[in-house]
Amino acid sequence: MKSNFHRPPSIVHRRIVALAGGVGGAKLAHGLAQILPPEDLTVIVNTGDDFEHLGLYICPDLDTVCYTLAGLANPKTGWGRANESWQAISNIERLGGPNWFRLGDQDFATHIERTRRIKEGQCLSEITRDFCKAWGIKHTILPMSDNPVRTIVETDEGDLAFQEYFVHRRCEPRVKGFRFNGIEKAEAAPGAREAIQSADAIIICPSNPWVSIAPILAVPGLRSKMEAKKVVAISPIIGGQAVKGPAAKMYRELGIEPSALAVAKQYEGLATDFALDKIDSHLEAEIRSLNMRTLVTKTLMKNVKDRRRLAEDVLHFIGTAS
Ligand code: FO1
Repeated sequence: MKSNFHRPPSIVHRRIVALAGGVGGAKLAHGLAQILPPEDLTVIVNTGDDFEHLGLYICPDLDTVCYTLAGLANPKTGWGRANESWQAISNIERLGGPNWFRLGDQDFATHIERTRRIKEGQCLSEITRDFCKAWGIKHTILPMSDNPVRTIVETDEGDLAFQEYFVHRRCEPRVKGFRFNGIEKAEAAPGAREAIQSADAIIICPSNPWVSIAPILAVPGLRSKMEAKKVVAISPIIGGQAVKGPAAKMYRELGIEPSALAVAKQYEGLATDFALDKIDSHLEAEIRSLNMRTLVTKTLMKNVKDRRRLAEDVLHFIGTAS
């Protein structure tokens, strides 16, 4: 997918930081990258989903955002690579190795090379910068931190590492809470705080608030830097359901009715502005009463055009702020 950074004249020049998790976040980041020039967009990505598997250092959300911006993502799953082959994982399976986390052959190359460089002592943000360059990505993509942070899902079957819960157990265990191991010692990746400091607005992409956005906000120093800023959150819940993944199930299991209003309440005190889908317009007044400006629009991104349209809507909305 080619980015031509075409900013419609009606969109005022703004420097944007987008916070993103996996597929939903990557789609909006891709829409933003089609409009904003590289110097105006930094995407800070969740690394709480990262894990070590088959001896490799795997960063699912970071890779999803990078592959999407590079036009390399698998259009069906949203994660992994397009036109992928599966020889390596099939052979691992044949040898009796773990096959529950589907790594494609092209994707393997990313993990192997990243792991080699990590073992040499290089940091994740540096490796990501070089990979982005190699993939032709011009905008800045930063991991939230170079230090390992690991999301733990507390369930009725005990604590589970994130990918164990998400992929291996297919999100079946009942959720009781979340922890982000290592978060206290984590430092924001180089450039992340500066990007927030100099941003005109922060966009919280429609990613899972519990496990994609919460870890980024929990990195010491990041949330506090956002507090004086215009922060626009886009609801990942549409009509009471998550577009993808377990967000709605998580709300229910935590005793909260999943809705755009529930998402807005979660970002209360941080988000100044909130975008919800037309289907949820009946919740607008209540969201406004949380002291947020609201944008009611089509938030579902079914295709590349939708990504750009939503990005334009959100940027217009930011531009109309007082
Ligand atoms: N998600 C799955 O549901 N099943 C998989 O086998 C799987 C493999 C996978 C490989 C590489 C990668 O970057 C992502 C992958 N994902 C897979 C997605 C990923 O685990 C989750 O979508 C994110 O961690 C949540 O944002």
